[in-house]
Amino acid sequence: MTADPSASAEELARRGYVILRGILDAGEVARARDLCAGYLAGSGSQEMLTSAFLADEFLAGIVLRERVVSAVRELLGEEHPVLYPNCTARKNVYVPWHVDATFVGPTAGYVWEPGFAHVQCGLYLQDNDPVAGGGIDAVRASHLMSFDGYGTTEPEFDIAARTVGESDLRERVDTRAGDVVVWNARLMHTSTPVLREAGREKFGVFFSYARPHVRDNHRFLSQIAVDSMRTMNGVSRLIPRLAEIARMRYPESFPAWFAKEAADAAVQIATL
Ligand SMILES: O=C(O)CCC(=O)C(=O)O
Repeated sequence: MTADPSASAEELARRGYVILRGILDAGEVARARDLCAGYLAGSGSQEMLTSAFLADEFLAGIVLRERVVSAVRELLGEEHPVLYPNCTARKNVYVPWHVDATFVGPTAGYVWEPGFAHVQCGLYLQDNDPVAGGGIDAVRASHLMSFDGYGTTEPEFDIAARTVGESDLRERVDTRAGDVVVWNARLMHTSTPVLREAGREKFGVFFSYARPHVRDNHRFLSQIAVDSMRTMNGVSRLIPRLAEIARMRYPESFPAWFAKEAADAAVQIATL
């Protein structure tokens, strides 16, 4: 059991997300914000390549912190969780209502099988403020709802956004700077809207864990490989972060200290 009952496996199963409080303290939040500001110095939305993220011991170490890994173990019901190489930090990313792309659509029926367990983790480096944003909103228990005919059609979020997204099921995920929100892969969520600019950048650190399952782990990674090339109006564009993840191999693509810490924590790293 985790110390906090609101971060239990039961709560994740019921609500679709839980919050791990205070994974970074105030000083560490300030340090992480400085690092992210340095790495993501351009304007607009930006995200780090996994290789750049892993090269920073402080940022990469967050993913393997004892409190994070033990919570993930409890939440997945799995002693040997699998970490994917999609670790990153992002600046000023705002996305509309969605279920994370690899878990919806005609190839994603397997995410409804009883043994499927995958959690996405977002550590936010500012409070989630109802006026200035800073984190995510979620539709409570939407991991139990299908937006894609249980993996048989393209997902449809517009109707859900207008209905459950405007209902009492919509919740502002009440994260404070340094908290991690852990959500079920099937949860429908959106960036908390900014009603008034706060004069600060929005930063978050993101990573995901799953149960070890050769087929599910491979499907997730191969979907990332497919998504790394987007074709619109006949023009193909490579998404560098996703293309890099598809090329990564364990252990050679990971810093030796990171591979060792993962092994010591009984965390397996999955690559294609
Ligand atoms: O950080 C955010 O505002 C949104 C993150 C998100 O929706 C995602 O990573 O899928």
